[in-house]
Amino acid sequence: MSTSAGSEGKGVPDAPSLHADDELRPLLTRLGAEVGLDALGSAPVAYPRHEQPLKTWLDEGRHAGMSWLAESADLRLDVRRRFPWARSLLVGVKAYRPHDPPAGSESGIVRGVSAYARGRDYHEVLLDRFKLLGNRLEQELTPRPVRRHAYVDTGPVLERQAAVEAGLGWQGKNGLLLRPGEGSWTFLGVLVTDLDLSPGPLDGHTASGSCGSCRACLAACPTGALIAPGVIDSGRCISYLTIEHRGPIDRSLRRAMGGWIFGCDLCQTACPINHRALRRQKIPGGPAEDDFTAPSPALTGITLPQLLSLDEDAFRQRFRKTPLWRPRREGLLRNALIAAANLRRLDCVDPARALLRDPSWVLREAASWCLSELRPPEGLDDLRAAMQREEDAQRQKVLAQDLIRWAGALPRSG
Ligand code: B12
Ligand code: SF4
Ligand code: SF4
Repeated sequence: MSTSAGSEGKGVPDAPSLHADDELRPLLTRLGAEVGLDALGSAPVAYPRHEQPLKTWLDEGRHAGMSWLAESADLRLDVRRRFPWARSLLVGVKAYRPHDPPAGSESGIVRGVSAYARGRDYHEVLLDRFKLLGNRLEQELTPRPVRRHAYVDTGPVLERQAAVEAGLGWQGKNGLLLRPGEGSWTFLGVLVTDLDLSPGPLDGHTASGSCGSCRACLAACPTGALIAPGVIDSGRCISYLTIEHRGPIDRSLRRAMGGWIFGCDLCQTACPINHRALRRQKIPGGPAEDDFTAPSPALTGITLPQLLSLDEDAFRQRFRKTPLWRPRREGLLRNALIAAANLRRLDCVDPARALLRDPSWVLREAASWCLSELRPPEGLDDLRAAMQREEDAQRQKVLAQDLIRWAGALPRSG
């Protein structure tokens, strides 16, 4: 979930702090609201307390295939390793509202997509807001230049830990930042700055709370990815598997993935604090304003079998400007084949048969698994032919197992 972001304010000499903390706080609170953030706090640049837990998590391989997390661990623990001029982090929160998808076929593939990814890409929308915050701040503080760099899930910062230090909430047992009244339906972003600010919420209202004895999220996770309160094994997390993982997905996890084709919301929908937040309608913004989660036509205008029938060009045209572009066609169609099997979608059999001939092994393998789960009356010969076409003995063996599983389950003829 991480890429690099542009930097601003390069080449400015170290500037002394011209403004006292007390003067900056009301200004920053006003600017945060003006650029559309719900809350803003300041946090330290270094996180020595998290060094050991982070390194243990990485040593245990809990980051799965996200090698970039291990490579950037030291940068995450202290942003001065990348920006030696950094003095504080401005951490911002933006709430979103998970809409109920429209009923029936009009919902297209929306139900399989995590709420945060159904509309506009939050990375783009919020990164612009954080950059604007930096520009407005510099205007207001003229002639003092402000060195700064914006991140919204786009760089090596411990965003949730920074948000906790900034008094914006607590890290829940689902691992996410929770806020009273809003729960975890929030995005986070950071502006690294050279401003000397003491840590805490800029409006002085600390968002405190705790999970208490609740463990609903741990119980709700179908793959057992929450291995302890607040600790995630990414290799088992449906969000990781559907968005970040490249290659075939571990077969032992597929049935537990249900109908998700991009992300997963189960540890959030199980959370009583999130339920209360939605009931009280405390999340600002309605469907008209909240363009993060209002489903885009790219998702509502397509069914699961239609998705499985897209070639590279059609896929690019439809998804290039949406969050679903990240796993590319190979990843998203792989997920859709698994969802089709789990949802018993016999209308996906024909496109799955066609995918047995796809140039991608990941898709041929997922199509074979999908068909062997669905066991339709037709298509066995296609799978046999697909197995014979494979040149690699290991791959042939995988498809042969599916063939045996499928054939063994068919009623005997005669
Ligand atoms: C990598 C990543 C993922 C990975 C790994 C998840 C993870 N928890 O780290 C995957 C792909 C699985 C993922 C999934 C999701 N992600 Co993500 N992800 C990130 C990213 C880029 C880095 C996170 C990171 O640094 N992980 C490293 C590990 C070591 O951190 P950690 O899990 O907090 O580990 C600490 C705890 O285990 C702690 N610990 C040890 N014992 C205990 C005990 C307790 C009780 C607690 C609380 C903690 C604790 O010690 C560790 C070290 O400090 C951040 C953006 C960012 N730059 O921060 C977004 C981010 C965390 N993701 C986000 C979102 C929205 C999601 C999803 C909800 C998306 C979805 N719907 O599918 C899921 C939720 C899954 C989950 N329950 O965590 C948001 C969270 C917003 C919020 N309100 O908190 C972020 C902040 C992006 C953003 N800018 O908004 N994500
Ligand atoms: S996002 Fe889904 S799979 Fe991942 S921890 Fe939460 S419930 Fe489990
Ligand atoms: S479900 Fe319960 S334990 Fe999990 S994050 Fe919500 S309040 Fe905390």
